[in-house]
Amino acid sequence: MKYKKKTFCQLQVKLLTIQTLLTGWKISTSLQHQYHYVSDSKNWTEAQTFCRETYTDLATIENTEEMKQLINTVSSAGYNSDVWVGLYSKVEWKWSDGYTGSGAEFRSWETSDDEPDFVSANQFCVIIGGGGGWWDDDCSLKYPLICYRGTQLEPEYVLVNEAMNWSSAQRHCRENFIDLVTVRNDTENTEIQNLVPSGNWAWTGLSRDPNFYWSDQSNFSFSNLDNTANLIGSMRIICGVAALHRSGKWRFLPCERRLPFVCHSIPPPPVKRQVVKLKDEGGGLLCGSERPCCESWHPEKGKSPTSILKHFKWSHSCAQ
Ligand SMILES: [Ca+2]
Repeated sequence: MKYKKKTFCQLQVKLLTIQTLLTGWKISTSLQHQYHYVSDSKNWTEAQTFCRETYTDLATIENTEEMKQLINTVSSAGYNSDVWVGLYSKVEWKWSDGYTGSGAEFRSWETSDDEPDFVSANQFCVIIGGGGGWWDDDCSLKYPLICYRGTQLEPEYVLVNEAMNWSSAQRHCRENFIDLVTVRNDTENTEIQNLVPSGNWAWTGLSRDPNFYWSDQSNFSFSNLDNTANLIGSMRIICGVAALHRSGKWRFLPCERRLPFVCHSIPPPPVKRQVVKLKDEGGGLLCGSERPCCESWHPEKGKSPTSILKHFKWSHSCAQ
């Protein structure tokens, strides 16, 4: 039988046993964010600028492990109080009927109670009491409601003396009247407060965006919010701290407050070194770590190890 010798790179490979050895390719279970404590006191916006210039951004915290890591980072620097993190909340009150005309900014907060006080960072809807004061409160609580019929500019107020949560109250008003009530001045406020059942409160149409935001635009999913009050006053935005003296729990302070802060950086991905060995059916090593594969045999960039193998050329030649 005539035997035709083939050089390595002229070899017409019909069947290859492929052995792929991946070195240093492991699924990272390490933390996504690396934290950096900065002891200089800055307001939240200045801290954000510093973090963006020096690292990646003000700290985002996405799970319990990261929370522990942040606490360790700050504690080991010997600090044990409030630090700015990247968290914030928008205080944009809106009327249920969308009213934005004259008097839309009228408020009658119960200041003797420090309202709006955003207790437990979970009060996004507004009730009115019999004394005419307003409270921000948990939208899932059940109160009577005040709707209006007629028109937005010439409303007639209607008490619905049946306790329900804010969303149900809104639906009820929209289905049976026009909407939940909008309050634009003291005269209207007095008229409405007189409808509130004695010793109780009633839902108004005022509520706000219940979402929380991170400086780096990450989705807010993990929560570590404290159950304390967060005094909002007339602020349009409130900024988040981790309170080291309260197990790192989060609460909100005026963004102008000067505090130390925590930035994060994103560690570079683990080095993905790979050694590919190709063997022919007889087990002879065609190429590998000792003898580099021809260039056209190299995996395509960005492909996973599995898909890399599909992109080898089985039959080819290249210059030795
Ligand atoms: Ca409140």
